[in-house]
Amino acid sequence: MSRNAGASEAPQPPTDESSERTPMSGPNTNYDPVEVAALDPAQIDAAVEQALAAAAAAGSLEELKAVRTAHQGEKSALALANREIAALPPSAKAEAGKRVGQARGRVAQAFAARQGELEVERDERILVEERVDVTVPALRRRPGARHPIELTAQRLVDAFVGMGWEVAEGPELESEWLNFDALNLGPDHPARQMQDTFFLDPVDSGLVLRTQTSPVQIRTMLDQEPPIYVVAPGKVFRTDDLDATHTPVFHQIECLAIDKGLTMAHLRGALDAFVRIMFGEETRTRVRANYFPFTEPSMETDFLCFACHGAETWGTAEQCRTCGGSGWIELGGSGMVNRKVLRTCGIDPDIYSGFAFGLGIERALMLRHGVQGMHDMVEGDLRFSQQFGMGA
Ligand code: FA5
Repeated sequence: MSRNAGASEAPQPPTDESSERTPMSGPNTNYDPVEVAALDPAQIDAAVEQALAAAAAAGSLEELKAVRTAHQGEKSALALANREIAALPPSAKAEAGKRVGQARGRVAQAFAARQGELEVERDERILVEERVDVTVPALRRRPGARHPIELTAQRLVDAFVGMGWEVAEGPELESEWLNFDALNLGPDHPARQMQDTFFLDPVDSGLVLRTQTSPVQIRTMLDQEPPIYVVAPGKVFRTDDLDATHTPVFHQIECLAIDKGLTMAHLRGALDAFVRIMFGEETRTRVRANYFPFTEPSMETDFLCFACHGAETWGTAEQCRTCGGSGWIELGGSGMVNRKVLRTCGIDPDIYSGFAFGLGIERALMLRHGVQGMHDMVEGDLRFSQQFGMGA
């Protein structure tokens, strides 16, 4: 059959699959738009009614958006009817176009009106829900505060670093040998008793919670060649009960100097520098004989009472409450490093000498700030840190 065969016959409706599912008009001069289902006025009215009902029922802008596609989108009944118009004979187009156009206009208007209403509702809701009461007091975040113990240790360390000393550190879990033996505390020394020291299970593990910062001296001397000038702050542990002047966990700060020609005069100078940083320019130190196995000679260091400035008020009506009237306050232990300890660390005591001193930071702070009991020091109450003006 030629391509033009049947060209003179009356035009037929399209026969593709979609046209079978949905009645479509063909270029038929006898075509009546009423017979095309999509253009049936009753169907169009029904589509409009459904669209108006759906728009009215939408309770939110999201719901409206969802139903709008079904009634105004490309696959909606009215969009389909609109497409049908193109295929109508010219005589039928105007009437069908008017009917469909009016229907689409009503739907569009209804959706726009509902959208307007829902936007007003949303804005009113936001104004209520997100209302900011500017009269409500602001949430005040209290700044944290570094603990006075930490700040004091830092201040002392900074001052010694400023004089050229280095910071040394050691572990809190320490070997018994470094905590005791190397410091010349023999097996029978009282400090090694179970009632003073936290030993680790099993007891023959050779490990303890360090009872002093002095093992950092040994670690440093084993690790470095003289000259050595180090300051070592840290936490230490003893089996003391918590009372007004004792706590089982406290802080010490240790200073060690090893060099050629160091004497007790240098030790006194370092101690004076130390107490001036801690208690002010006017103070000074005095030393008394004492015993520590790792220093020889050993001394207890006192410093001039910062409250009464050394006035001997003992037994008088004005007896100083800070020093008890003696005019002096005990600071901590000190001494020239024992030759035996130097030798243990491989340092020749005929070439080098050295001094060391150590003190408890809590006790020094209690004195400095008139804190009545150790409990305040250790309980971690933020108000305690803040009352020294050391907050944030
Ligand atoms: C020592 O611990 C020596 N290592 C100090 C030393 C270093 C001497 C270098 C010589 C050379 P002592 O046991 O005295 O010494 O303790 C030092 C300080 O720790 C005391 O003066 C005291 O201020 C503080 N201290 C001791 N026990 C406690 C405790 N349970 N609670 C709070 N502070 C304490």
